[in-house]
Amino acid sequence: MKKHIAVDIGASSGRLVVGTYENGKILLKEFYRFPNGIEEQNGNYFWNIEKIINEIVNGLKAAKKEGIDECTLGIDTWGVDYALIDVDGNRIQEIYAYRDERTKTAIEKIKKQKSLKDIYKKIGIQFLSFNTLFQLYAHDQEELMKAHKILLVPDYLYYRLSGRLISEKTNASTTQLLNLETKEYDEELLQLIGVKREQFETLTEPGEFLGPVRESIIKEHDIPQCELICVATHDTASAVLGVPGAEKHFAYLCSGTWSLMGVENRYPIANEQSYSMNYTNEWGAYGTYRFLKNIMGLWLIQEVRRQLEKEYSFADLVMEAKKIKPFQFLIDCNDECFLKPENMVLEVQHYCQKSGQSVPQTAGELARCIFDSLALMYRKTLKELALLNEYPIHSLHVVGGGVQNEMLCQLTADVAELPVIAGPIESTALGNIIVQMISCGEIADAAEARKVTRESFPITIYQPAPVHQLERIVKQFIQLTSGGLER
Ligand code: ADP
Ligand code: LRH
Repeated sequence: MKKHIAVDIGASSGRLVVGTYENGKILLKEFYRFPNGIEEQNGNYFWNIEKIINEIVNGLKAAKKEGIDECTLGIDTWGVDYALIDVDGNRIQEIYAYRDERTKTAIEKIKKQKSLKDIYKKIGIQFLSFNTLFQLYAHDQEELMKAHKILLVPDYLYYRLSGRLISEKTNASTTQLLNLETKEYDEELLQLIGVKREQFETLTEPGEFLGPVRESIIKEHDIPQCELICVATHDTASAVLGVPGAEKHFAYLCSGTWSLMGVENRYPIANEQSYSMNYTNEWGAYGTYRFLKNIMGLWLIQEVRRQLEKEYSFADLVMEAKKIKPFQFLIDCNDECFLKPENMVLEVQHYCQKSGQSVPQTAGELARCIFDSLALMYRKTLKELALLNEYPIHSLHVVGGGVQNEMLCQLTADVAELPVIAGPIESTALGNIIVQMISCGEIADAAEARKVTRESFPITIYQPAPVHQLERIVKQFIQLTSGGLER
């Protein structure tokens, strides 16, 4: 029986999970977890990548203690962020975190040189100020020119463990630099940001074997013999592989720091309508596209929790929110002001005050405001997805850490008026391991993997209950989210 380890690092935490395929079922066991987060240095925001690498090695040491001597290994992380590597293979700079503010005006600036609609038509990726396209545009040009290679974060982690250089496709698509037609980095956009094709590696497909972890690392740290497999290194790509969808068209919500809501398609949709609604076509494993929207997600509650004087767990905040009357305070969760405010509590309060609503004061009121607004945003997004895809959506799969927020799952079912199928929580690590199992010949393909997932992991179904005055609340929310606020 083969052992497969997923290194899955999200914006708020990283974990190592071992997976095995036994008697037609996948078994997962998380054996190591560590916190992650962005760090400020002189007004800029970075990831502590050396700490992350140390934690991966510590996790692998723990694997050896668990009795794992040999395994395959895959790595996934959040998208868009990159390391610059010099000609000697050394990292040139700290890795900027996508919430760093240097990209704030980049879209406006690029727009003067090239029409955004034309960019969208050939790339098909939603405009987010932190996409790699805009980060590289805003990057110090001298530093950028010194870069022999530009590696996205998981590519960099593979490089550090093995010396192999890759540019994994699913994550590479989050750069907003891959051309849908040529299936390559787009020369015109590269020129626009002053980057050469050679600075990126050859594109690599999920599923490829990449060779072993360096012998020196194995010996120094006493970790298992690991054979690296290139997985779907964008965490969302892995998460969607781990969705147990049975229907031809299933909708999903990957619920973590971000809420990624969408469908899986065999073709990209990059037309006027998807452009004006700002939907993305991220590349998935095995020839799929994730047609989805980024919604600000549980970042909102993470940041409120960080600011509150009293210490609350996420479960405490859910309990507090349950005590509060619903739909008294609503925010447009996707307003730019929530991307990296100094103080999320004040930002939410300011938004409510400016839009003429009562202002949430207590932890419960703030949490209620966030959960109500997210549920309404999910409803709005599901309606848009059905419209843009021209097929109905009958249910919603929720995966990721947010599955543990049973109040939000029920609220989503109620507000969106459809059943919510919640689980598995660790769908990202699962998707990472699924690619390894397919490459090792244990599972045939993604469709069989979804069938096996359904048989391996419990799910909870939340049936919708009627919401008092839903029509009026939806109308109010649509008004709030269509105009934007005068600030
Ligand atoms: P990421 O991978 O993006 O770092 P996760 O998928 O691990 O995020 O999800 C983390 C989120 O899950 C937290 O921000 C929190 O909102 C939610 N969560 C975790 N545990 C609980 C819990 N016990 N109750 C409610 N929500 C929870
Ligand atoms: C989720 C995620 C998302 C990206 C964002 C940068 O972790 O990868 O898909 O848009 O982080």
